[in-house]
Amino acid sequence: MTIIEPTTKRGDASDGAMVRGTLGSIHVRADGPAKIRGEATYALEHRIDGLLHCVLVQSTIGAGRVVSIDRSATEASPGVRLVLDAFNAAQVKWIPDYWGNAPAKDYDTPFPTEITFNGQAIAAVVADTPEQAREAAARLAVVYEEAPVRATFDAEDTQTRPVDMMAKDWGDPDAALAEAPVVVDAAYETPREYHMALEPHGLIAHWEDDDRLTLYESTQWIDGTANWFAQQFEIPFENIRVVSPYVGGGFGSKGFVLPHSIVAVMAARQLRRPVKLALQRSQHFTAFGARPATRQSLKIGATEDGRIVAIDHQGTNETAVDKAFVEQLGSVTALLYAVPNFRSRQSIAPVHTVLPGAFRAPGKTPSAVGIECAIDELAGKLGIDPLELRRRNEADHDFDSGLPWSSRRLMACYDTGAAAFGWSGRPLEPRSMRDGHQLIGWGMAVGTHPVISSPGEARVRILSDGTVEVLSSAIDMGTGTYTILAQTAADVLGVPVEMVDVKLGDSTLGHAPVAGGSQLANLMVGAVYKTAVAAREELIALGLTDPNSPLRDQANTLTLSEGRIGTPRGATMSIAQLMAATGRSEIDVTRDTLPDGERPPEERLKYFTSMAGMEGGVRGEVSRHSFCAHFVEVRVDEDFGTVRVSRVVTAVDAGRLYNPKLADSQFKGGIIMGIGMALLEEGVTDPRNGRMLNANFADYLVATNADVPEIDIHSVGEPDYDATPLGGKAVGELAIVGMAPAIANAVYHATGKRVRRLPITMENLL
Ligand code: MCN
Ligand code: MOS
Repeated sequence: MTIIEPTTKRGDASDGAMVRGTLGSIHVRADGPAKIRGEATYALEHRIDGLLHCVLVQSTIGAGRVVSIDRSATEASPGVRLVLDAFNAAQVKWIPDYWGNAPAKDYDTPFPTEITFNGQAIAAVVADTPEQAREAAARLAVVYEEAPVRATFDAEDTQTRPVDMMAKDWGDPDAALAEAPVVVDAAYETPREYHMALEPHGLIAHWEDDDRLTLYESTQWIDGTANWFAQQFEIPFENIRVVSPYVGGGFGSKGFVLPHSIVAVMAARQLRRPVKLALQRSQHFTAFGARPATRQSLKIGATEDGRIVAIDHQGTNETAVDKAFVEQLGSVTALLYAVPNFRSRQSIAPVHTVLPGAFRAPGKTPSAVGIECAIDELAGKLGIDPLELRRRNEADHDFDSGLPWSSRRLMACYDTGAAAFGWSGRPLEPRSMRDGHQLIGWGMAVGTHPVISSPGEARVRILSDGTVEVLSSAIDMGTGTYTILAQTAADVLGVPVEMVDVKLGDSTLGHAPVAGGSQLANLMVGAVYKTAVAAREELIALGLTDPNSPLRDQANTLTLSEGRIGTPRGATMSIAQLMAATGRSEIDVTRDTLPDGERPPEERLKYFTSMAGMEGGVRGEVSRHSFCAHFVEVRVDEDFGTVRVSRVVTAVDAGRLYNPKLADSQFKGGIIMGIGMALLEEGVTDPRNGRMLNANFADYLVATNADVPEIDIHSVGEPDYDATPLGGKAVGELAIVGMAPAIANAVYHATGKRVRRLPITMENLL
């Protein structure tokens, strides 16, 4: 990745406590060696004596009712310890969700008899081995009463419900559109998409006694999970330990407690034995939801010289019949361009599906498909280069909130990306570049993601040997949390990164909010920074004031560098020597970034176990967002209609990058998922019974190495201290946004054919 040095610096970390610039430079992954040596233990790999195995049984109808279940053959199967279904399972308490919405019922079994989607959990079987459990589960005799299924929102008579809180309005879009000399009016569709993290969902639930639970679970949110189970199983929060030091990907699917986990925890309590439940791959498509299918229609009005005068946007996403999930389809639409007149409306369409969930840049990703394809269509209609059209409509402030940007270097993304790609050589006309049988097309699109912030907490220990420990329940799902927190502490304490040991993913280590919304890096480097500064002050005070300190009265301050403490030109000693001389075994400091003031423990906990403290893009008087511009080349085989992405150049403005190597792989991951979205991924459902037809890796295609060209990323961000304390903006979800429309636009440029429904397959190109 290329880092473009910013021409202007926007201030500096206020107290100048960073000793050296380790943060911001490349460091290899701190967790890398453990993973390579096989020493990184994932949730399902923990070895526990007496472990039993649980499988989830799912409904095979899409709507109706479970009339009866005959458990006898299952219960008589070898190795079976417990069979749970709607008719024999105890009721558990249902609690408000993470936003505080009350549950439908206070107590219920985890297996409702009313079926609202194909794949709903109807029973669970626990046995000595996974094979025995699976075999026995197949013997359950379930009698259903089927009802008509509405599997998707494709039917003409699909009912939709408006989501009023998503409505956005300013100016008078109807009048502006009526008068606009050029109008684009187009509709776009995206299919159901699935997370497909490599590490399967699963957990081991181990009740040490009836009110003490240890949970090994692959989760993006340790404290949220612990608090959920504490409330649901009515035990104190302190009595639950959630362990998840390594997470093999989540992409949003491991943020919240899911139904299968509740079943396993319940079975383990009843059996008084540790129970493991690992979802099978096929169940990753059906036991919890991913990105719902979406539809958007856009009208953009513009002047002849390409000034946007109005945007009218309508979006709908599928949701479950009994619960609303809103894929926020106007989220990017409102932010990219200077638009004086604007309207956005959102609806949801309840269908017989599992409740959809957050999937990498929820809302933003499909939102960008709508607006960024429509802008390309507008450019075509106007005969203006799509990059030039975007430049003419650059938003100098956030038109949605009316606030200034904390920083927005999208124009720098355009300059740098276009230059690296060679965009200026692009012919305006589609179908004007070819290489033998291959039509070549160049397309571009923009992405954006808000900077989201929640409070964080960290514990920093300076040990007697001079090494440093950073402790937090925050998680690392391959993102780089371990590494950037080591870098932060190393900088503040003036020790080499190798002397910092970061321990994450355990609820006994201190609190952290969800690793979602691309917020964790910014909030945790902030929390570790604050805590390390406090630990450093304590260390310096020890050096200056301890009666046995050799540095006592040497100076009025001491500095820390390369693991040594001392005066700039005088005596220095290693931290270990100072600790030994003063007889201190450790310095142990915990700090959080909650607004100052004493508060009772329950109130503090709320910030780490719910959305209570989460702030979106707009905070105070600024609007905080990351931006990127993707430039893509595709090659389309004229005879077969196959599409290959042959070049990708992406320029990003994510503020200061804490570790360019890790951020680079975050951006690449998003871009690769964008390739999948544009060309491959699509969940297909049987309209007769709502069953998913391609619930496996052979039929649900994700991008593989063969689908991915060299990806060239340029960072043009500059430290943005109005966005976050250490100047970074959102990274993890940024680059998936805008990637699929960039490909769709390139395919149009190659072929002259506009495909408005993803994925773009050879069928819809020929
Ligand atoms: N980073 C950086 N400079 C910044 C911000 C971040 O160098 N200014 C780097 C750091 O290495 C950091 C990583 O980017 O660890 C991601 O930081 P951030 O954007 O804060 O994202 P989170 O840590 O909150 O991770 C969650 C985010 C989300 S919401 C999804 S979805 C997603 C994503 O991360 N899921 C992922 N990236 C993923 N990457 C992997 N490998 N697996 C997933 O499941
Ligand atoms: Mo990411 S979908 O916000 O976990």
